[in-house]
Amino acid sequence: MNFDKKRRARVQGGWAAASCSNQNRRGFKSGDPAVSNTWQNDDTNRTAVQGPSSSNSLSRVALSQAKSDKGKPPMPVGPVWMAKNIDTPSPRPAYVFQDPDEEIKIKPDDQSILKPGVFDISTEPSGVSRIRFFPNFIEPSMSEAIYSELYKDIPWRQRHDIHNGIQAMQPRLTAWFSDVPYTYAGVTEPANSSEWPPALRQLKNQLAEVTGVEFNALAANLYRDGHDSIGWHSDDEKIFGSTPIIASLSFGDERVFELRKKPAPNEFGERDYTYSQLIRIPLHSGALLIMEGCTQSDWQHRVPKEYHDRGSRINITFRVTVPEVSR
Ligand SMILES: O=C(O)CCC(=O)C(=O)O
Repeated sequence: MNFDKKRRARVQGGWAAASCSNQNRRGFKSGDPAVSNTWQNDDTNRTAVQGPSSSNSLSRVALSQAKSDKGKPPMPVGPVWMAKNIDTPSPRPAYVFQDPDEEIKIKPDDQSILKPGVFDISTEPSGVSRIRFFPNFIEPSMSEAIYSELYKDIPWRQRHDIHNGIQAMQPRLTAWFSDVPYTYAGVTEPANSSEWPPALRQLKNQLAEVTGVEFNALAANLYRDGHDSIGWHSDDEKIFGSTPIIASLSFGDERVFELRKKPAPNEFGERDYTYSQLIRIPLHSGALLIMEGCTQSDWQHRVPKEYHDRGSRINITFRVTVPEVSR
């Protein structure tokens, strides 16, 4: 191989960089042309040395430096910028707008219904979900008397139900009045053809007068204190038809009734309620709440546990069973 050619290549190209980094490891070697294209360290100032033509003068400087530093370890040459033109801007990254793969989800603010009225809480292709709220449907002295009668006359029982495959005692007492049995969450409330207690018959007639609906079934709940509750559910069993109408009457201590909108299910049929609309309705003694339209198919409801003192409360949900489906 021609030695001169090889030497030039070492000065101008990648070999120079490779050997320079070697020098940094093993120390400066005087007269080595591989030190060109470096920052040289002289007495006056730092100067960029360009190309092989200056290799001799560099060697001299480096040599004199090496002499004057006698006894000291040799000064390494660096930092190294070889084979890199710092005046040439590197290509800019391209910022290209791309639609995000996932939609941005925002949870709507929680809402409260505090005043009497009719509230269309959602309108979907399936239809309207409607709440009618009458906080003072029954006056306080009357509702207190009704509470005492219902507490005494209803055959309250604590039943087991099943949630997520786990059977547990229900955190409340219940009763069911209807000619047909009612099965939900793994529990069956048997048909109860006995005469309804007078207070329940009277309330049923009162509701028929104001709503025009002949309710023929009712579920009763007794929440003994604030630790009793009913979890998220919909009363969407077939026996109530496709758009159930449910009239809920409350007696005793106030509890908060909550509704949350059902999101569309994913491909496995699961629903993520993280971003669901939530509506709270405080129900005090004597309040009437009516759920109708698509409220059972498009929403869930519950009465959550509370962590401060609550007295007992009775809730009666009057319903209409659809005979053909239920038998
Ligand atoms: O206690 C309430 O207000 C609600 C009762 C209820 O959701 C039910 O019986 O299905």
